[in-house]
Amino acid sequence: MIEKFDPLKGEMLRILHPDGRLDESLRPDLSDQTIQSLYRQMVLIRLADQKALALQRQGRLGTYAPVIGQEAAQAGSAHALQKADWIFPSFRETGVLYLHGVPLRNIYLYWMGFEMGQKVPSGVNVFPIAVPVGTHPLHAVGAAYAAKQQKEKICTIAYFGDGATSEGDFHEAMNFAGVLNTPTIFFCQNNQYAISVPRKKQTASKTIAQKAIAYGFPGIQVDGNDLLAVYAATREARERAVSGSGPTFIEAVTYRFGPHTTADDPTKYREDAEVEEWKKLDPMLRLQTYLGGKALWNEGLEAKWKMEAGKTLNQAIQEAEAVALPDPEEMFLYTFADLPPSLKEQMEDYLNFLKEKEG
Ligand SMILES: Cc1ncc(C[n+]2csc(CCOP(=O)(O)OP(=O)(O)O)c2C)c(N)n1
Repeated sequence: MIEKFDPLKGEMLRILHPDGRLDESLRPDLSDQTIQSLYRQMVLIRLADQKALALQRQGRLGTYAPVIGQEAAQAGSAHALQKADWIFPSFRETGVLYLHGVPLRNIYLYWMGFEMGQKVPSGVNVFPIAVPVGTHPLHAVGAAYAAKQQKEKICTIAYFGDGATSEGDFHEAMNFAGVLNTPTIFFCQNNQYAISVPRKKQTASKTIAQKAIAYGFPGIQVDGNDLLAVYAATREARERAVSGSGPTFIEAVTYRFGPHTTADDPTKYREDAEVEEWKKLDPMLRLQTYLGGKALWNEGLEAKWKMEAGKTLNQAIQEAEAVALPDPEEMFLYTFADLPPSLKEQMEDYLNFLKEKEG
């Protein structure tokens, strides 16, 4: 199916239309019950996001990168993976992290500034969040190459935004993946902006998906607000990966409803009218219409699921807030085996400053 949608011809995979109509001829192997349970997960992800924003505004959490609007791209792709697959996330992957097994407590801890938020339980195959834009596709390709050498039937998947595709590292990763035919999925959430830089200033290519063609492997553009299209494309990309057919590039066309991070004011660079147009394509709405038609969604169920999700999230926040603050010198300790003299001096100065402050 992937190669049937040619990005050079402007073809984009869409299965569940914005009006809730499902194209049965393209329907992936997902029952209505599974679609309902994925929708419930999306409800939780959206609420987790709202809670993070509220905590940030109350000074209980640091800077946060909201995921609102991108829930289908995240839930659809994460659901298509197996537990043994390795995820290489950027900083906007709350939904993916949660669905691949990172405890919510860790996700909140990370954004509260605790390094240990990134220490995931063993068996949860998720790499640390990469804040440097576009660096981690290289790691995903390296890990995929290692898996290939060891004949492990897994894939690796790198998540990144449209802006990351302008970084040199991204192109090196794509090149190595093509040459070494690695089991890698490049998953680009094209949310139309890299902070204030709009997609049209990011690249002169008509689509981002078509970049894969130059590297010798397929790229597909999917409606990133369509849970089913995202799932179907990622599932097939995974099959290609584990069967030895090599890498795939997926461009999930979506929109960031919120600010870039809590430190950003998007009204400075985009019009409200544009946001309102995209809100009509909210990934939750078409699922509500589709599931509603099958008696698997209504306002009452929505309220019940939100209440249950709220309890789960409050528990995670309580657990995160119960973690004791680390010793101040820890911020110097874990990068070098032997602290360089300049850092040693800084650490001593800092500890003396703290002592004087206390005394
Ligand atoms: C190498 C690097 N350059 C610049 C930044 C600052 N920065 C943080 S996020 C961001 C934009 C990323 O945009 P995109 O890749 O589209 O992802 P999105 O934030 O939209 O999810 C920039 C420039 C950074 N973190 N790393």
